Amino acid sequence: MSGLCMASKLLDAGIADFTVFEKADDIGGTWRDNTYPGLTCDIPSRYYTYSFHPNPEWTRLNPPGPEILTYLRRVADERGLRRFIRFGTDVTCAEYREGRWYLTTADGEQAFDVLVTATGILRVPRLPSITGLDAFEGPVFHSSQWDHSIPLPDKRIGVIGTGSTGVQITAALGGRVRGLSVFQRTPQWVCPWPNMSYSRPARALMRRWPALTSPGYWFWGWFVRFGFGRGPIQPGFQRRLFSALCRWNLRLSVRDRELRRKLTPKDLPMCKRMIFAGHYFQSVQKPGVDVVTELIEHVEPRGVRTADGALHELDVLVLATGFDARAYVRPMNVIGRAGLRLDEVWADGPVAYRSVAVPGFPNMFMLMGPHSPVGNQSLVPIAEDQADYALWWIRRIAEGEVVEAEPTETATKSYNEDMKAAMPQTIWVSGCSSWYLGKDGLPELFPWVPERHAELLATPDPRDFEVRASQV
Ligand code: N01
Repeated sequence: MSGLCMASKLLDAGIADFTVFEKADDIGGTWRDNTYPGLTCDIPSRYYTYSFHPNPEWTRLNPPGPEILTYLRRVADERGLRRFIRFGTDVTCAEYREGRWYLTTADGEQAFDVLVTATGILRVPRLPSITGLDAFEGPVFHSSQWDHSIPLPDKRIGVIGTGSTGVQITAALGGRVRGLSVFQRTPQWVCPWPNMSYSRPARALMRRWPALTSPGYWFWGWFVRFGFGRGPIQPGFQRRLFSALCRWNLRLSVRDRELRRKLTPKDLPMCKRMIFAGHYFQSVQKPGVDVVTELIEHVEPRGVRTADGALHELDVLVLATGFDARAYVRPMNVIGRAGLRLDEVWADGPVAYRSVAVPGFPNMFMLMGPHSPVGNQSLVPIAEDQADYALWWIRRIAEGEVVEAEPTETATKSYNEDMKAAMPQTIWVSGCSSWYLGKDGLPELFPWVPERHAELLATPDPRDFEVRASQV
């Protein structure tokens, strides 16, 4: 999604001398790799759309995963982006030397003036270290590597994990398979969210006049920024409202006290990523669905053995256990000025200047870099703001005005100190464990309202950069 955004913006700016490297054989990133049952984005579809490429075709308020992939493919086709993409090409190393970035692929080395990374966030599956996983007789796969060759209705399926992914899988499969055991280590708050449809006539009108999609873009943008955008980062009305919705949802949806007790989190709503789902609690109460809260002891050939000694017999085991959120551009080996390795710079955790650049790595810009506001904003406008920021520098480099630019250590340090100081008021530090938290126990997120991120990137401040200008 970010790479296509950058490519579109470069073309719109009249810059066509660029190459996009894609490891896979098709576009789509997250929405190509994740194909699990129930896959849906928790951001309203109108606001999960590039501002420069409206989509009249969304069928629902929240977009089903396959529709997002279709949209991204259409953007790539309609904007002629595919001819710039080298598919099936894994960049293993990016090294800055003699004023250029040298990218290594299986085809050799190629030099570029600017490097933009658009490698996503939740891309590297986190596999649990559970004893005996290899010994399980049936298929075992991570949620992002769904095995569609297995017919599900006659199977007993185990789902490990109850994050956004596990909840969506459970909501989709509950009552539709022979048995479903949901292994819940920590209960999650679930915000009720009716995923309404856009009617055929409405879609036909928007197809005829794409400008009719604009009010939806602005309304849902406002809704996300002023609701979900503020709730986690500051006390106030939004936090109270989402908390109440989550608590009411559980109370009204689950009448059985014992089950409700099992499903009641100890942490505060929104401390972990808040889950938006319409049917999760209904699904776990369907016949054949079992919420297992005993800790997993080990896996054996016929199923999962829990700490109470029970064997949960299964045919298929799904690992909805999340992703390594700290990978960012890695495992690509990124080497900056004078042999400086990004791995070393990030040894204590990823840091960046305003989420987009790192001292010592000139002419490198990141999309979805460290501390992007991914916990309280739609990823599409984040990518657009970051791509615009990169483009500001790229134009100057292309025009010969700037030869080399990198953020200063001082500006980066001061920005990161400000962020750390703002973290304590966020709900993310209120005492839960989540993929948001870094090595130092602080969230690797943006602790302010999403508009601030947009403002920080809207007007690049060259005083925060070491700039080598052209001699001419
Ligand atoms: O991953 P997660 P996810 N034994 O890390 C459990 C986005 N997303 O793929 O909480 C047992 O949130 C772990 O338990 P615990 C969204 O940003 C969005 O679900 O650590 N359990 C947890 O329950 C989201 O936040 C959408 O105790 C183990 C689960 O696995 C992010 O992706 C849809 C375990 C991991 O939850 C990640 O979501 C899907 C073990 N050894 C994803 N190890 C939408 O747009 C881990 N767990 C709706």
